[in-house]
Amino acid sequence: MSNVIIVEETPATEYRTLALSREEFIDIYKKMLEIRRFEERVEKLFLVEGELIGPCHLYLGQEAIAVGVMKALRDDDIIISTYRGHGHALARGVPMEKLMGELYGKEIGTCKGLGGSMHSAMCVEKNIMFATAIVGSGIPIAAGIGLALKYRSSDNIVACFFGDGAATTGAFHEGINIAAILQLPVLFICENNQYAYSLPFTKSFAGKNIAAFASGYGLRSYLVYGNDVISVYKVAKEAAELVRENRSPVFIECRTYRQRGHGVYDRALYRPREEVEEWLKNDPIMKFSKKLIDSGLLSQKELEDIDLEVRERVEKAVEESRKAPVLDFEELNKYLYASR
Ligand SMILES: Cc1ncc(C[n+]2csc(CCOP(=O)(O)OP(=O)(O)O)c2C)c(N)n1
Ligand SMILES: [Mg+2]
Repeated sequence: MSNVIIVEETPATEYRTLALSREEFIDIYKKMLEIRRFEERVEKLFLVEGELIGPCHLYLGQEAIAVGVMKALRDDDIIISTYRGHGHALARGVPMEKLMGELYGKEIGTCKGLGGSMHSAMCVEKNIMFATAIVGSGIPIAAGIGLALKYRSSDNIVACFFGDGAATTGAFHEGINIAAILQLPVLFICENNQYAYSLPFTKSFAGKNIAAFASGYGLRSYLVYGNDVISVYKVAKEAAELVRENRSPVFIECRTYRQRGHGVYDRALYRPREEVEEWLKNDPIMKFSKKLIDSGLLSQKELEDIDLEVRERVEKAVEESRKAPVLDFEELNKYLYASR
């Protein structure tokens, strides 16, 4: 536990000392807002308009993690996502209409409409190789990709996202152990959003933090406040550089909060109201926008203009997805591994 490097919130007073341009700050804000507005719209399409159906897990409240980590990576680095992957995809630059199209089951979707929300983050053109509903399954797969990169003497790394619940699976321990033994270039990012379904992290996990587990396997491990995009970015940048240079794994646990239920239909009534209120007061986008204003980097008006622009783009993605065709039935065979 003592080996875990703890990183707290970054104050607004530090913003102008960072090696980030004003444009980069704007881009970070835009990306977080894209995720927020996209998902709020998706939630309405499920629950109010009834236009979307099927399983769907929202990323609301966790935006700072996807955006902070992606900014620290190179575009040709490999990403392993999960069923809660809309945020990873948008932060990586997957076009909104491709992601929305997948939710609508249309051919323009990231998986040609065959995957739905749980697989929608998978986008090979953006090097997002995997997004599955099997909790923890991405961890050994990330180790495998890390091994492939090592064989090819590549200088790319793998960034593997997973939740706090995944840390209680065997795959977590096997995957991290093998990554440590074989010295594989994997950056592990645990998004500890306090819950695995309805089970609070404090009841599923014996230790006080997950980062200490990874540290036990010899990995350099960080515990960062995951509702602060700049802190996540700083940690991820340092960690990604270490993975790239040393060709060895590093672990980051981000503390955050799942603002909604496990899936879109879960009202999450099992959570104490005070807990929810406390985390909502620390909303990552609210926090960041306040700091952007306090540091004089952006005005309230500029933030509002960005919001309008993002909302328009979300609406355009919905319109395009509605109009788009579904995959031709005859095409289905093309996407099977084995056909007669
Ligand atoms: C191996 C496996 N066990 C159980 C499940 C059922 N399940 C789906 S999501 C989930 C909770 C996962 O929580 P966490 O890893 O914290 O991710 P989060 O949903 O909070 O992002 C569980 C238990 C599953 N999909 N796969
Ligand atoms: Mg969780």
